[in-house]
Amino acid sequence: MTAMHAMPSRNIAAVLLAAFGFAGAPTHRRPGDPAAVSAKLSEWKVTLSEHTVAAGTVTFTVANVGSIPHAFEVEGAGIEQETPVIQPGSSATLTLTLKPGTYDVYCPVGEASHKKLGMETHLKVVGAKGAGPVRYGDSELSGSNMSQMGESPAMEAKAQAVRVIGGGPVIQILPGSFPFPDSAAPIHKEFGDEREGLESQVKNGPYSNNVIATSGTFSFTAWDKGAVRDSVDGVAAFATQDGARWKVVLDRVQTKDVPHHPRFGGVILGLYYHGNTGVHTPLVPTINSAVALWAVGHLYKNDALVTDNAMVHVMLLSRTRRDGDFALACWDCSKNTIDELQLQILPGPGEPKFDAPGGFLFLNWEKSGFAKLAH
Ligand SMILES: [Cu+2]
Repeated sequence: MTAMHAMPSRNIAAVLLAAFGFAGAPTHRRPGDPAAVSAKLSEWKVTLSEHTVAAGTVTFTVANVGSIPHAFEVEGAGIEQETPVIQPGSSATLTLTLKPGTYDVYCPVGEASHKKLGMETHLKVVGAKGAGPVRYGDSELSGSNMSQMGESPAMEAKAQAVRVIGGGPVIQILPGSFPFPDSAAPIHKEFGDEREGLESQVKNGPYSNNVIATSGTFSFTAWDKGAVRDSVDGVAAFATQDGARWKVVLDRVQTKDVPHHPRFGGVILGLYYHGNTGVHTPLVPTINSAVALWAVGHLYKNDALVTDNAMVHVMLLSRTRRDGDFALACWDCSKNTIDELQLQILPGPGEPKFDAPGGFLFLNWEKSGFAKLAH
């Protein structure tokens, strides 16, 4: 931060602190009384009853009102404390002594995957009433400035892009049984209404060892710019088992819910999910992805338009299939090299199934590469 920027920030912070002083402390309590904050955890958000509290003892009562296990962590001003994992329908409390500053409050479950899906908020702790002037260090000042100025500047700063190029053997995945049904079974109950669909896909679905070698090209660029401004640009062209030539042109990022991927939105860079995480379908092994997205695309077969509303799922993930027969080789594949590029194409809502085995198109580029781009 330059001195030119520092002065206005400091003034804004001072004005805001003064405003709190005139209006009374955000929580009405005597010095030494503990503050109480209630928190609710669900897929995929963390909500707090208060976003600003006075410094001192703060007791968080945390309820998991979602359908999968979560936890609650408070991090900032030199502390990092969390509850144990809280089962759906249960609660936990966490009592902390907090100094003035801005704290990151999030769900630590799933190696940051829950946090990346949206389970993150902030808590501002201000000097207790009557405790005298609060001295902010530079880092705390910039933190409070960002949260007070709204999320946009922070989102801009985090905008990232990734370029992915498919390479290596190209395989078409045909319908078949999922090779780890016993591992996936306990996860299905977390999917409520979607459970039945998942169970039928275990017997005969797109996550199978039934693959054939084919050929094709696929490259794309995806931009992660925050909830509704993500974008994607790319083309895949490939042949299927019957010799047909297909092409899909990615048009825009899909941000609505899609089956077995509740509350999925936009481009997500770096996510640990699927399999045993309870995040998205458990009929993909547990993986780490460099980039994942759902998009709407234009699909052509033998140069004729099939649909302008194809639902396209793209994921560059840690390797799930072995060399040779390309069978799924691991239930937990999250530590493998990230070089497997998946392309799944489904008909748009209300559209007929494709003229392909199982009515879907599912291709992998087995040795793919990616690069983060400067924006
Ligand atoms: Cu969580």
